[in-house]
Amino acid sequence: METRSVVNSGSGDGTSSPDGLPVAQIQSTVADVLRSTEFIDIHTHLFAPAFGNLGLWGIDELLTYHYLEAEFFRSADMSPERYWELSKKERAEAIWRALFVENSPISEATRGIIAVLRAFDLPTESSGLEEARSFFYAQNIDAHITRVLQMAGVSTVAMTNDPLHSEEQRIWMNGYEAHPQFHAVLRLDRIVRDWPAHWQTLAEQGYAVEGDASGRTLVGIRRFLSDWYQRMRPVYMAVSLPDSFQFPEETVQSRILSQAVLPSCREFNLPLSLMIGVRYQVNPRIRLAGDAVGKANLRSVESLCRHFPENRFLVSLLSRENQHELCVYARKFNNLMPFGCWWFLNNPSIVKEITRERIEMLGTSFIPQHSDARVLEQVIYKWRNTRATLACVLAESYRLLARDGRAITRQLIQRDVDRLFRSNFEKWTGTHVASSVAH
Ligand code: RAT
Ligand code: ZN
Repeated sequence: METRSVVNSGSGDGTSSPDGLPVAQIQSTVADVLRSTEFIDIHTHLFAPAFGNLGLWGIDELLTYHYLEAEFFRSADMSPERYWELSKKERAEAIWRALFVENSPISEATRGIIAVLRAFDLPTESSGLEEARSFFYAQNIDAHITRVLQMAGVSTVAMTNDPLHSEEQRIWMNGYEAHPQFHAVLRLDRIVRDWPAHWQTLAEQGYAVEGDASGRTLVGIRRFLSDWYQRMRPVYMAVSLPDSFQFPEETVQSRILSQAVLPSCREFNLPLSLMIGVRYQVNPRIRLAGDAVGKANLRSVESLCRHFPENRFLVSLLSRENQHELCVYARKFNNLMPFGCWWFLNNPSIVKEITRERIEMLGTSFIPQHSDARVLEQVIYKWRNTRATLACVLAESYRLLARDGRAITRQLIQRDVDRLFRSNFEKWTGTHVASSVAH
Protein backbone atom coordinates (compact mmCIF):
# COMPACT_ATOMS: atom_id res chain seq x y z
CA MET A 1 0.00 0.00 0.00
CA GLU A 2 1.30 3.47 -0.91
CA THR A 3 1.84 5.82 2.01
CA ARG A 4 2.41 9.58 2.09
CA SER A 5 4.46 11.59 4.48
CA VAL A 6 2.16 13.54 6.77
CA VAL A 7 4.69 16.35 6.89
CA ASN A 8 4.89 16.83 3.13
CA SER A 9 1.37 16.03 1.98
CA GLY A 10 -0.82 18.75 0.56
CA SER A 11 0.76 22.12 0.22
CA GLY A 12 4.30 21.20 -0.86
CA ASP A 13 3.69 21.97 -4.54
CA GLY A 14 1.53 24.99 -3.80
CA THR A 15 -1.78 23.22 -4.47
CA SER A 16 -4.11 21.99 -1.79
CA SER A 17 -4.06 18.57 -3.48
CA PRO A 18 -4.79 17.28 -7.07
CA ASP A 19 -8.04 19.03 -8.26
CA GLY A 20 -7.92 21.58 -5.41
CA LEU A 21 -7.33 25.35 -5.45
CA PRO A 22 -3.71 26.48 -5.17
CA VAL A 23 -3.10 27.37 -1.52
CA ALA A 24 -2.35 30.94 -2.55
CA GLN A 25 -5.91 31.26 -3.92
CA ILE A 26 -7.79 29.94 -0.93
CA GLN A 27 -8.13 33.26 0.88
CA SER A 28 -9.33 35.19 -2.17
CA THR A 29 -11.79 32.44 -3.11
CA VAL A 30 -13.22 32.35 0.41
CA ALA A 31 -13.57 36.15 0.36
CA ASP A 32 -15.27 35.95 -3.02
CA VAL A 33 -17.74 33.28 -1.90
CA LEU A 34 -18.55 35.28 1.24
CA ARG A 35 -19.06 38.40 -0.88
CA SER A 36 -21.36 36.72 -3.38
CA THR A 37 -23.50 34.75 -0.91
CA GLU A 38 -26.58 36.42 0.50
CA PHE A 39 -26.84 35.88 4.23
CA ILE A 40 -29.83 35.62 6.53
CA ASP A 41 -29.56 38.11 9.38
CA ILE A 42 -31.11 36.05 12.16
CA HIS A 43 -31.42 38.75 14.83
CA THR A 44 -31.97 42.47 14.29
CA HIS A 45 -34.13 45.25 15.67
CA LEU A 46 -35.09 46.41 12.17
CA PHE A 47 -38.68 46.64 10.94
CA ALA A 48 -40.47 46.17 7.64
CA PRO A 49 -41.72 49.45 6.08
CA ALA A 50 -45.30 48.84 7.31
CA PHE A 51 -44.09 49.46 10.87
CA GLY A 52 -43.48 53.13 10.02
CA ASN A 53 -41.52 55.09 12.61
CA LEU A 54 -40.58 51.98 14.57
CA GLY A 55 -38.00 51.30 11.87
CA LEU A 56 -34.94 53.49 12.45
CA TRP A 57 -32.73 54.75 9.64
CA GLY A 58 -30.64 57.72 8.56
CA ILE A 59 -27.74 59.70 10.00
CA ASP A 60 -29.35 61.00 13.21
CA GLU A 61 -30.43 57.50 14.24
CA LEU A 62 -27.05 56.06 13.26
CA LEU A 63 -25.21 58.57 15.43
CA THR A 64 -27.48 58.17 18.44
CA TYR A 65 -27.09 54.37 18.50
CA HIS A 66 -26.59 53.36 22.13
CA TYR A 67 -23.19 51.79 21.36
CA LEU A 68 -22.04 55.31 20.41
CA GLU A 69 -23.81 57.01 23.29
CA ALA A 70 -21.76 54.88 25.69
CA GLU A 71 -18.58 56.09 23.99
CA PHE A 72 -19.80 59.68 23.87
CA PHE A 73 -20.02 59.96 27.66
CA ARG A 74 -16.39 58.89 27.90
CA SER A 75 -15.16 61.68 25.61
CA ALA A 76 -17.61 64.56 26.00
CA ASP A 77 -17.94 66.90 28.88
CA MET A 78 -21.71 66.52 29.19
CA SER A 79 -23.82 64.82 31.83
CA PRO A 80 -26.34 62.19 30.75
CA GLU A 81 -29.14 64.37 32.20
CA ARG A 82 -28.13 67.28 29.98
CA TYR A 83 -27.79 64.94 26.96
CA TRP A 84 -31.33 63.56 27.37
CA GLU A 85 -32.70 67.12 27.33
CA LEU A 86 -31.38 67.62 23.80
CA SER A 87 -33.40 66.86 20.66
CA LYS A 88 -32.40 63.84 18.55
CA LYS A 89 -30.64 66.14 16.05
CA GLU A 90 -28.73 67.95 18.77
CA ARG A 91 -27.64 64.64 20.29
CA ALA A 92 -26.41 63.44 16.90
CA GLU A 93 -24.47 66.69 16.44
CA ALA A 94 -22.91 66.41 19.90
CA ILE A 95 -21.83 62.83 19.18
CA TRP A 96 -20.45 63.75 15.78
CA ARG A 97 -18.42 66.56 17.33
CA ALA A 98 -17.09 64.53 20.26
CA LEU A 99 -16.33 61.23 18.53
CA PHE A 100 -15.68 62.18 14.92
CA VAL A 101 -14.30 65.73 14.93
CA GLU A 102 -12.50 66.10 18.26
CA ASN A 103 -11.38 62.45 18.36
CA SER A 104 -10.48 59.79 15.80
CA PRO A 105 -13.29 57.32 15.12
CA ILE A 106 -11.23 54.18 15.54
CA SER A 107 -13.59 52.14 17.74
CA GLU A 108 -15.72 49.47 16.03
CA ALA A 109 -18.97 51.45 16.35
CA THR A 110 -17.50 54.77 15.21
CA ARG A 111 -15.62 53.17 12.30
CA GLY A 112 -18.98 51.77 11.24
CA ILE A 113 -20.39 55.27 10.75
CA ILE A 114 -17.47 56.21 8.53
CA ALA A 115 -18.00 53.05 6.47
CA VAL A 116 -21.70 53.84 6.01
CA LEU A 117 -21.03 57.45 4.97
CA ARG A 118 -18.42 56.20 2.54
CA ALA A 119 -20.76 53.55 1.12
CA PHE A 120 -23.14 56.36 0.09
CA ASP A 121 -20.32 58.64 -1.10
CA LEU A 122 -21.00 61.12 1.68
CA PRO A 123 -18.24 63.22 3.29
CA THR A 124 -16.50 61.46 6.17
CA GLU A 125 -14.58 64.45 7.47
CA SER A 126 -17.03 67.34 7.46
CA SER A 127 -17.59 69.47 10.53
CA GLY A 128 -21.39 69.17 10.25
CA LEU A 129 -24.06 66.74 9.13
CA GLU A 130 -25.95 68.80 6.53
CA GLU A 131 -24.96 66.82 3.45
CA ALA A 132 -25.63 63.46 5.08
CA ARG A 133 -28.99 64.68 6.35
CA SER A 134 -30.15 65.91 2.97
CA PHE A 135 -29.11 62.63 1.38
CA PHE A 136 -31.13 60.54 3.84
CA TYR A 137 -34.15 62.89 3.80
CA ALA A 138 -34.33 62.43 0.03
CA GLN A 139 -34.67 58.65 0.22
CA ASN A 140 -37.87 56.73 -0.31
CA ILE A 141 -37.86 54.23 2.54
CA ASP A 142 -39.14 51.19 0.62
CA ALA A 143 -36.53 51.56 -2.12
CA HIS A 144 -33.87 52.50 0.43
CA ILE A 145 -34.47 49.29 2.44
CA THR A 146 -34.12 47.14 -0.67
CA ARG A 147 -30.94 48.95 -1.66
CA VAL A 148 -29.37 48.77 1.80
CA LEU A 149 -30.07 45.05 2.22
CA GLN A 150 -28.58 44.47 -1.18
CA MET A 151 -25.49 46.53 -0.32
CA ALA A 152 -25.11 44.47 2.85
CA GLY A 153 -25.47 41.16 0.98
CA VAL A 154 -28.43 40.12 3.09
CA SER A 155 -31.52 38.43 1.63
CA THR A 156 -33.71 38.44 4.74
CA VAL A 157 -33.62 39.80 8.26
CA ALA A 158 -35.35 38.69 11.44
CA MET A 159 -37.15 41.47 13.31
CA THR A 160 -37.67 41.61 17.09
CA ASN A 161 -41.42 41.84 17.65
CA ASP A 162 -42.77 42.66 21.07
CA PRO A 163 -46.47 41.77 21.35
CA LEU A 164 -46.82 44.09 24.36
CA HIS A 165 -45.45 47.19 22.62
CA SER A 166 -48.56 49.28 22.10
CA GLU A 167 -47.60 50.84 18.76
CA GLU A 168 -46.42 47.52 17.36
CA GLN A 169 -49.51 45.76 18.61
CA ARG A 170 -51.71 48.19 16.71
CA ILE A 171 -49.92 47.39 13.44
CA TRP A 172 -50.28 43.64 13.91
CA MET A 173 -53.94 43.99 14.91
CA ASN A 174 -54.67 45.99 11.77
CA GLY A 175 -53.65 43.05 9.62
CA TYR A 176 -49.97 43.47 8.80
CA GLU A 177 -49.10 41.90 5.48
CA ALA A 178 -45.83 39.95 5.68
CA HIS A 179 -42.87 41.47 3.83
CA PRO A 180 -40.77 38.88 1.96
CA GLN A 181 -37.48 40.19 3.40
CA PHE A 182 -38.55 40.49 7.05
CA HIS A 183 -39.19 37.50 9.30
CA ALA A 184 -41.24 38.02 12.45
CA VAL A 185 -39.82 36.93 15.81
CA LEU A 186 -42.01 36.69 18.91
CA ARG A 187 -39.99 38.37 21.66
CA LEU A 188 -41.06 37.42 25.17
CA ASP A 189 -38.89 39.43 27.58
CA ARG A 190 -41.83 41.13 29.26
CA ILE A 191 -43.66 37.87 29.75
CA VAL A 192 -40.83 35.58 30.80
CA ARG A 193 -38.61 38.06 32.62
CA ASP A 194 -41.01 40.59 33.95
CA TRP A 195 -44.36 38.87 34.46
CA PRO A 196 -45.28 40.76 37.68
CA ALA A 197 -45.19 44.06 35.76
CA HIS A 198 -47.07 42.80 32.70
CA TRP A 199 -49.66 40.19 33.60
CA GLN A 200 -52.29 42.88 34.03
CA THR A 201 -51.93 43.96 30.42
CA LEU A 202 -52.82 40.43 29.35
CA ALA A 203 -55.67 40.31 31.85
CA GLU A 204 -57.03 43.57 30.39
CA GLN A 205 -56.93 41.98 26.95
CA GLY A 206 -59.22 39.19 28.17
CA TYR A 207 -56.70 36.47 29.07
CA ALA A 208 -57.45 34.66 32.32
CA VAL A 209 -54.11 35.29 34.01
CA GLU A 210 -52.85 36.47 37.37
CA GLY A 211 -49.53 37.58 38.86
CA ASP A 212 -48.60 34.07 39.95
CA ALA A 213 -47.93 31.13 37.64
CA SER A 214 -50.91 28.98 38.60
CA GLY A 215 -52.26 26.35 36.23
CA ARG A 216 -54.94 28.80 35.08
CA THR A 217 -52.39 31.50 34.36
CA LEU A 218 -50.22 29.10 32.35
CA VAL A 219 -53.22 28.16 30.21
CA GLY A 220 -53.89 31.88 29.68
CA ILE A 221 -50.31 32.52 28.60
CA ARG A 222 -50.48 29.63 26.15
CA ARG A 223 -53.64 31.08 24.65
CA PHE A 224 -51.86 34.43 24.30
CA LEU A 225 -48.85 32.79 22.61
CA SER A 226 -51.13 30.86 20.30
CA ASP A 227 -53.00 34.03 19.25
CA TRP A 228 -49.71 35.81 18.58
CA TYR A 229 -48.35 32.83 16.71
CA GLN A 230 -51.36 32.98 14.39
CA ARG A 231 -51.02 36.73 13.99
CA MET A 232 -47.24 37.01 13.49
CA ARG A 233 -46.23 33.65 12.05
CA PRO A 234 -42.85 34.07 13.75
CA VAL A 235 -39.81 32.01 12.79
CA TYR A 236 -38.82 31.62 16.45
CA MET A 237 -39.66 32.85 19.95
CA ALA A 238 -36.99 34.76 21.87
CA VAL A 239 -36.01 36.08 25.24
CA SER A 240 -32.94 37.84 26.63
CA LEU A 241 -31.87 36.86 30.13
CA PRO A 242 -29.51 38.07 32.85
CA ASP A 243 -26.17 36.56 33.75
CA SER A 244 -27.89 35.29 36.92
CA PHE A 245 -30.37 33.16 34.93
CA GLN A 246 -30.99 29.78 36.57
CA PHE A 247 -33.06 26.89 35.31
CA PRO A 248 -34.85 25.10 36.82
CA GLU A 249 -35.72 27.04 39.93
CA GLU A 250 -38.81 27.61 42.06
CA THR A 251 -39.90 30.83 40.40
CA VAL A 252 -42.70 32.19 38.27
CA GLN A 253 -40.17 32.69 35.45
CA SER A 254 -39.11 29.04 35.47
CA ARG A 255 -42.72 27.84 35.41
CA ILE A 256 -43.66 30.18 32.58
CA LEU A 257 -40.66 28.98 30.59
CA SER A 258 -41.15 25.25 31.14
CA GLN A 259 -44.94 25.07 31.22
CA ALA A 260 -46.07 27.73 28.81
CA VAL A 261 -43.29 28.88 26.44
CA LEU A 262 -41.58 25.54 25.76
CA PRO A 263 -44.86 23.63 25.19
CA SER A 264 -45.98 26.40 22.79
CA CYS A 265 -42.68 26.17 20.92
CA ARG A 266 -43.25 22.43 20.56
CA GLU A 267 -46.84 22.92 19.47
CA PHE A 268 -45.84 25.36 16.73
CA ASN A 269 -42.53 23.65 15.98
CA LEU A 270 -40.52 26.80 16.71
CA PRO A 271 -37.06 27.13 18.25
CA LEU A 272 -36.61 29.29 21.33
CA SER A 273 -33.78 31.80 21.21
CA LEU A 274 -32.06 32.46 24.53
CA MET A 275 -29.70 35.43 24.76
CA ILE A 276 -28.06 35.11 28.15
CA GLY A 277 -25.59 37.23 30.10
CA VAL A 278 -26.90 40.79 30.41
CA ARG A 279 -26.46 42.77 33.61
CA TYR A 280 -29.37 45.09 33.07
CA GLN A 281 -29.06 48.76 33.86
CA VAL A 282 -25.86 48.88 35.87
CA ASN A 283 -25.91 52.58 34.96
CA PRO A 284 -29.51 53.70 34.43
CA ARG A 285 -28.39 57.30 33.86
CA ILE A 286 -27.26 56.35 30.35
CA ARG A 287 -30.47 54.41 29.59
CA LEU A 288 -30.17 51.83 26.77
CA ALA A 289 -26.38 52.16 26.94
CA GLY A 290 -26.45 51.28 30.63
CA ASP A 291 -26.48 47.47 30.38
CA ALA A 292 -23.34 45.46 31.09
CA VAL A 293 -22.24 41.83 30.94
CA GLY A 294 -21.72 38.98 33.40
CA LYS A 295 -20.63 35.36 33.12
CA ALA A 296 -23.62 33.02 33.21
CA ASN A 297 -23.94 29.60 34.77
CA LEU A 298 -24.48 27.28 31.82
CA ARG A 299 -26.02 24.52 33.92
CA SER A 300 -29.26 26.28 32.95
CA VAL A 301 -28.60 25.59 29.25
CA GLU A 302 -27.63 22.02 30.12
CA SER A 303 -30.93 21.46 31.99
CA LEU A 304 -33.02 22.97 29.22
CA CYS A 305 -31.39 20.95 26.45
CA ARG A 306 -31.48 17.75 28.48
CA HIS A 307 -34.98 17.92 29.90
CA PHE A 308 -36.60 19.28 26.75
CA PRO A 309 -35.10 17.18 23.94
CA GLU A 310 -38.14 17.93 21.76
CA ASN A 311 -37.37 21.66 21.88
CA ARG A 312 -34.73 23.40 19.77
CA PHE A 313 -32.67 26.20 21.31
CA LEU A 314 -30.80 28.99 19.56
CA VAL A 315 -28.31 30.29 22.11
CA SER A 316 -26.12 33.39 22.17
CA LEU A 317 -24.09 34.33 25.23
CA LEU A 318 -22.83 37.77 26.04
CA SER A 319 -19.81 36.83 28.10
CA ARG A 320 -16.59 35.97 26.31
CA GLU A 321 -15.77 33.62 29.21
CA ASN A 322 -18.85 31.46 28.45
CA GLN A 323 -18.02 30.73 24.82
CA HIS A 324 -15.94 27.60 25.16
CA GLU A 325 -18.46 26.00 27.48
CA LEU A 326 -21.21 26.74 24.98
CA CYS A 327 -19.30 24.82 22.31
CA VAL A 328 -18.92 21.87 24.67
CA TYR A 329 -22.66 21.85 25.37
CA ALA A 330 -23.38 22.01 21.64
CA ARG A 331 -21.30 18.86 21.25
CA LYS A 332 -23.49 17.14 23.87
CA PHE A 333 -26.89 18.33 22.68
CA ASN A 334 -27.90 18.52 19.05
CA ASN A 335 -30.98 20.55 19.99
CA LEU A 336 -28.62 23.45 20.78
CA MET A 337 -27.53 25.87 18.05
CA PRO A 338 -24.94 28.45 19.13
CA PHE A 339 -25.34 31.70 17.23
CA GLY A 340 -23.72 35.09 16.87
CA CYS A 341 -21.07 37.13 18.63
CA TRP A 342 -23.44 39.36 20.48
CA TRP A 343 -23.17 43.10 21.31
CA PHE A 344 -19.86 43.62 23.20
CA LEU A 345 -18.44 40.57 21.40
CA ASN A 346 -19.03 41.95 17.92
CA ASN A 347 -15.47 43.23 17.49
CA PRO A 348 -13.07 41.71 14.95
CA SER A 349 -10.58 40.42 17.53
CA ILE A 350 -13.26 38.61 19.53
CA VAL A 351 -15.28 37.40 16.54
CA LYS A 352 -12.09 35.85 15.22
CA GLU A 353 -11.35 34.04 18.44
CA ILE A 354 -14.91 32.77 19.01
CA THR A 355 -15.45 31.69 15.42
CA ARG A 356 -12.15 29.80 15.33
CA GLU A 357 -13.08 27.99 18.49
CA ARG A 358 -16.52 27.11 17.15
CA ILE A 359 -15.13 25.79 13.86
CA GLU A 360 -12.54 23.71 15.69
CA MET A 361 -15.18 22.19 17.95
CA LEU A 362 -18.34 22.17 15.83
CA GLY A 363 -17.28 22.27 12.17
CA THR A 364 -20.05 24.12 10.32
CA SER A 365 -22.88 23.23 12.73
CA PHE A 366 -23.39 26.73 14.18
CA ILE A 367 -24.48 30.19 13.02
CA PRO A 368 -21.48 32.54 13.15
CA GLN A 369 -23.12 35.92 13.32
CA HIS A 370 -26.19 38.15 13.36
CA SER A 371 -26.00 41.92 13.02
CA ASP A 372 -28.22 43.07 15.91
CA ALA A 373 -28.73 46.19 13.78
CA ARG A 374 -31.05 48.75 15.33
CA VAL A 375 -30.63 51.25 12.53
CA LEU A 376 -31.07 50.07 8.96
CA GLU A 377 -27.77 51.19 7.43
CA GLN A 378 -25.76 49.47 10.18
CA VAL A 379 -26.14 46.21 8.27
CA ILE A 380 -23.74 47.62 5.67
CA TYR A 381 -20.74 47.91 7.98
CA LYS A 382 -21.61 45.10 10.36
CA TRP A 383 -21.85 42.52 7.60
CA ARG A 384 -18.84 43.90 5.78
CA ASN A 385 -16.74 43.55 8.91
CA THR A 386 -18.09 40.06 9.59
CA ARG A 387 -17.22 38.97 6.06
CA ALA A 388 -13.67 40.33 6.41
CA THR A 389 -13.09 38.51 9.70
CA LEU A 390 -14.71 35.30 8.49
CA ALA A 391 -12.59 35.31 5.33
CA CYS A 392 -9.44 35.09 7.49
CA VAL A 393 -10.83 32.47 9.85
CA LEU A 394 -12.29 30.20 7.16
CA ALA A 395 -9.23 30.52 4.92
CA GLU A 396 -7.03 29.44 7.80
CA SER A 397 -9.23 26.37 8.39
CA TYR A 398 -9.03 25.43 4.70
CA ARG A 399 -5.26 25.89 4.59
CA LEU A 400 -4.96 23.46 7.48
CA LEU A 401 -7.34 21.05 5.79
CA ALA A 402 -5.37 21.30 2.54
CA ARG A 403 -2.17 20.58 4.42
CA ASP A 404 -3.84 17.49 5.80
CA GLY A 405 -4.62 16.31 2.29
CA ARG A 406 -8.13 17.42 1.29
CA ALA A 407 -8.74 19.15 -2.04
CA ILE A 408 -10.20 22.60 -1.38
CA THR A 409 -12.59 23.64 -4.12
CA ARG A 410 -14.86 26.61 -4.58
CA GLN A 411 -17.85 24.25 -4.39
CA LEU A 412 -16.75 22.97 -1.01
CA ILE A 413 -16.31 26.52 0.30
CA GLN A 414 -19.70 27.53 -1.10
CA ARG A 415 -21.41 24.58 0.56
CA ASP A 416 -19.93 25.51 3.94
CA VAL A 417 -20.74 29.21 3.66
CA ASP A 418 -24.32 28.36 2.65
CA ARG A 419 -24.66 26.13 5.67
CA LEU A 420 -23.18 28.63 8.13
CA PHE A 421 -25.06 31.69 6.96
CA ARG A 422 -28.27 30.22 5.55
CA SER A 423 -29.24 26.61 5.87
CA ASN A 424 -28.45 26.06 9.55
CA PHE A 425 -31.03 28.73 10.29
CA GLU A 426 -33.45 27.64 7.57
CA LYS A 427 -33.47 24.06 8.76
CA TRP A 428 -33.70 25.05 12.41
CA THR A 429 -36.70 27.28 11.74
CA GLY A 430 -38.27 25.34 8.87
CA THR A 431 -38.04 28.37 6.57
CA HIS A 432 -35.97 26.74 3.81
CA VAL A 433 -38.89 26.22 1.45
CA ALA A 434 -39.99 29.85 1.48
CA SER A 435 -36.58 31.52 1.53
CA SER A 436 -34.91 29.33 -1.07
CA VAL A 437 -37.21 31.09 -3.56
CA ALA A 438 -35.83 34.48 -2.52
CA HIS A 439 -32.22 33.25 -2.55
O1 RAT B 1 -27.23 44.84 21.06
C1 RAT B 1 -28.15 45.56 21.46
O2 RAT B 1 -28.58 46.48 20.78
C2 RAT B 1 -28.75 45.31 22.82
O3 RAT B 1 -29.21 46.50 23.31
C3 RAT B 1 -29.93 44.42 22.88
O4 RAT B 1 -30.92 44.88 22.02
C4 RAT B 1 -29.83 42.99 22.58
O5 RAT B 1 -29.28 42.78 21.34
C5 RAT B 1 -31.18 42.35 22.68
O6 RAT B 1 -31.75 41.94 21.67
O7 RAT B 1 -31.67 42.26 23.81
ZN1 ZN C 1 -30.70 42.47 19.97
